[in-house]
Amino acid sequence: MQANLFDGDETSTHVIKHSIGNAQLIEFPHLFETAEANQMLETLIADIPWRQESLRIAGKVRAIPRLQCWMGDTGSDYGYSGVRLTPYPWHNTVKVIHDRVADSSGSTFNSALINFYRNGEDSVAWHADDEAELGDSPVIASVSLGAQRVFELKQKHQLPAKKFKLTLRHGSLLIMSGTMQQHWLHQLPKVKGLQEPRINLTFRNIING
Ligand SMILES: O=C(O)CCC(=O)C(=O)O
Ligand SMILES: [Mn+2]
Repeated sequence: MQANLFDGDETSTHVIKHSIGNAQLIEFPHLFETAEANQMLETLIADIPWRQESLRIAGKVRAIPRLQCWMGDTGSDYGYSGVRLTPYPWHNTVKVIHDRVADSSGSTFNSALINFYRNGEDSVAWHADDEAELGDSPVIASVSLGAQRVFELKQKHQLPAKKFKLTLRHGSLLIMSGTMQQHWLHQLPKVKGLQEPRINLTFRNIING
């Protein structure tokens, strides 16, 4: 009996629901088993047409600290900070990941923003995925491959702001939904000395793309 319970925890259907205030976070820690996730990581690092994007901050052009690729159905164009991105067509492995995510989440997605964190120097700063194209209460499904990194959340409007953190493991899926993007910010901080790469795929649905 004990052995069965333990085995159950290691399957792709094991779900953890984190209730944080008025927002919902659902984690599938083992969406992909290790061997499959290893293969996906290796394939995506080699095959994806990674781009170095820049942002203009206070008049200065700065390279963002990660590589990216925007992928999806034709027409699911995406805009931020005055940049208009046209998606690359789906890569086979990304499509396989999408289909598994769709099965687990019950939602389909017409695009994915794929981030490549080459080592612990790469990061993403506090933000919410609250662009108009995503709608009011978007479902964002975030798959992690490679190095475990800490994902932090903090409330936008509350003082003092509540904080929450969780470790995103190799082969996991995290679903952010409900009013998460309206009320919370998230970030992936740098990690000193970390050499191992990580890829994160955030599946999104662009409305009126
Ligand atoms: O890498 C992550 O886990 C988060 C990425 C993210 O928040 C984004 O691309 O909007
Ligand atoms: Mn985000």
